[in-house]
Amino acid sequence: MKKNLSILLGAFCCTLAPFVFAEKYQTIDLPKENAKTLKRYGAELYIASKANAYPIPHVLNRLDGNGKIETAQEWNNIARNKILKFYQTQVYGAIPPRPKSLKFELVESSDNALDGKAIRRQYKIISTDKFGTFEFLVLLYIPKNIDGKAPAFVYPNFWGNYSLTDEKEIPLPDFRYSGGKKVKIKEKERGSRDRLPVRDIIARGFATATFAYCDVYPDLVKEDGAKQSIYKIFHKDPKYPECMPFPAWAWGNMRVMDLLQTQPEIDCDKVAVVGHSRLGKTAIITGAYDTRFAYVIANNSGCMGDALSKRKYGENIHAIANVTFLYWLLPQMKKYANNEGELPLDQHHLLATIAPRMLYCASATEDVWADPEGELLGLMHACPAFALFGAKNFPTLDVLEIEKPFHGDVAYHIRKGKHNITPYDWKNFMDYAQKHGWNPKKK
Ligand code: GTR
Repeated sequence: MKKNLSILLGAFCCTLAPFVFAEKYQTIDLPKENAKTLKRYGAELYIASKANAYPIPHVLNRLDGNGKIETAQEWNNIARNKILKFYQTQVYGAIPPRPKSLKFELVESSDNALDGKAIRRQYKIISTDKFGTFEFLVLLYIPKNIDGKAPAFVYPNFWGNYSLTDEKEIPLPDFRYSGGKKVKIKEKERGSRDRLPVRDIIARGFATATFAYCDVYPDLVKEDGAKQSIYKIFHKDPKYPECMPFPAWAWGNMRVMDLLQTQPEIDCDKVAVVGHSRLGKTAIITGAYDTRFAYVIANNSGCMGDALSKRKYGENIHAIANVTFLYWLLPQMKKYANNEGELPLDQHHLLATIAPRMLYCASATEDVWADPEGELLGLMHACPAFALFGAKNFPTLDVLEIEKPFHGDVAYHIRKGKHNITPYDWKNFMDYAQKHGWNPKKK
């Protein structure tokens, strides 16, 4: 009742007095969409009054039930490892190792890229292990307008490197995957996506490196991805569930970090991993397991990303594990489908493993499938772990105010619009970085 009242009040404020009251995102019922989604997912996905279904375990509770973690040292030595082990054995699978041999072959470069503002380097990352060799391409832009080393953003992309920049030197692959099918790539797609605003990033003195996530593990609806993935150099016959996709994509980010460590212009103490949606989930996993990343950015990462499963609003474990992406999660996760109360921990635990490094979670108002409020709650419930390291400036539910970013010790914003990663999101990711001392000196 109270909630309904506040929704009505919110609607009144937004329509009649937009200049007096700030607009705030609210979780609401989405009735009509339900009939179809209910049939498909067999659950009531968008009933606001049923959200926050289960209590959220305090992130500092010891997982063996014996009291609380009290210090940063106990967190690092005990809690963190247990959380990482849970996610590796019960949720996503294990990240493949660094290959026995790793080579970086420069295949193309220019000192005069992006209208003379950047250095462009395209590398082939060549990994060799027991069962062969595997290659994937990385596109790297480094700013020319700074003194000293550049912080960098690692961004795995969906369509391919060619889609993010209009530069003709980026090769056009024959095809890309879309919904599990091969789609022929057309010249007109070159630079057609603004998901990585390379010119804005370079102008602010940051570098960026990007690669196509399907080059590392094709995201196929069946389980055929494993056979064409990085796992084939580690296993004779890679198959589900030993060879899982999220760990493979995280592995790709880690190899790009290895590459950056060979680049004299990059400040490797200031490297961020950024991902949108399923790659937002991947960014969290990458940062959780690889502490070389000083900054993790999860954009619209939703269910099994930053959103709490126990909240039960929007996409849920059942939808992923039984309906849409059966190969994304380990089969063990099925027992929590429509049974989230039994989960011993939730996504705030995984976010907490990033402490005390920088963490940004971002939502979008129309991305109800990802549950914006649940994403913010995931971040908020992770904060006590950051507090163990002395952080204090944390978000509350008030930061659901639309396009009023919160840049404290951790960061959050909710943008108007759809499920996407936009120049607005990037501007804020860079603002928060700058606030935390990522200040490349302009020449
Ligand atoms: C959706 C999936 C989400 C999210 C998204 C994406 O279909 O249900 O969890 O990962 O795909 O990656 O675009």
